[in-house]
Amino acid sequence: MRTAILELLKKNSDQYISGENISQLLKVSRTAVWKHIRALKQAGYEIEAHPRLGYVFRQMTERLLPGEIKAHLTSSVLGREIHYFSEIDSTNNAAKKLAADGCPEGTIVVAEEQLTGRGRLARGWYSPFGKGIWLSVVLRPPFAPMEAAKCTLMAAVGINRAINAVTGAGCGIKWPNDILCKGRKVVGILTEMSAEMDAINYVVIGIGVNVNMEEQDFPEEIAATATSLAMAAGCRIPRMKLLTAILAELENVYSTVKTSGFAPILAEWKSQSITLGQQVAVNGIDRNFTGLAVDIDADGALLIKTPQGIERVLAGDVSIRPSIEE
Ligand code: BTX
Repeated sequence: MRTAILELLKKNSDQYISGENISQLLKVSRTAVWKHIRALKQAGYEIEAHPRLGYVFRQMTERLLPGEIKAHLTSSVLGREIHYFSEIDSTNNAAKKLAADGCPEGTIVVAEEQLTGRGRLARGWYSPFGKGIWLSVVLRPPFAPMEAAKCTLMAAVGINRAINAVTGAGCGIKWPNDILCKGRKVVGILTEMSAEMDAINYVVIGIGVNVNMEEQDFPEEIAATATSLAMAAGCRIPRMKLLTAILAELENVYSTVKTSGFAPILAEWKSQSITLGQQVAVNGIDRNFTGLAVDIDADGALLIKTPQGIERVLAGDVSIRPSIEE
């Protein structure tokens, strides 16, 4: 009923429509009309109420509400089930619970704000209200568990396609899980999975995109290393357009991998990489060293040329070192 009332108001957005009219047209009591309109306003829709004239629709919500996502969605699997939260601890936590309870592939969890957004290795992810896209996608890929690490690279390719198409910001991928714009982090990806010995139960791809933050919105610890798409593009970015573009491109890359394997996606990853060809410092799980990032292999591991030979890094943090001339 709420959706029907919203549609009626949107269709008549050039005029007031009385509560009585709405109640007659939709065969619902006036009290129910009033309650639904109050709920729509609470959800962020701007609806003006006039004591004599009735209601008029003023503005779309800026929130990423499921009904609005559905209306703009072009993907067919990703986003077919949507769980929305105004505030949550972490969308990945919610998505993992849903996945363990058997939700269908393509289920997404979206929040306006994360109170304890997570990065890798128990690091935090700053996720303020309404300024970014804090999203988790549940996949049930038919890959072997050892292939799951490549889901992060696959996601990075899809997300980078979407943000460059929507914003023209000129972003690039930093191995393994970041997208950077002008040297600063604008997207982080956290892939988590549950698997048996030979099959994946589910993969949750957690995606954090800094969309409309301004310089002063970032906490001091990350102010020098983080940026937003709005700061990079010089204008506000419509979050809904970006969210649906990300889901569409993620679905495209996932379908490519399922039909043709990871090779075409790894090739695209290389062409969008800002890590390859750079001097890097590796903070690995058990060792730190420096060298020249020369390639990624078929497993998505980073290959680094050092005086001792080629080192292969499957997990860890890599920082790009300023070139000698700088
Ligand atoms: P990461 O471990 O590569 O990066 C985490 C580091 O990035 C932090 O230690 C901090 O230095 C920096 N950082 C924190 N917040 C931001 C930010 N908003 N912008 C730029 N830099 C930041 C990256 O992990 C993976 C992040 C995934 C986030 C998504 S959001 C939806 C989903 N839910 C959830 O809890 N996590 C994922």
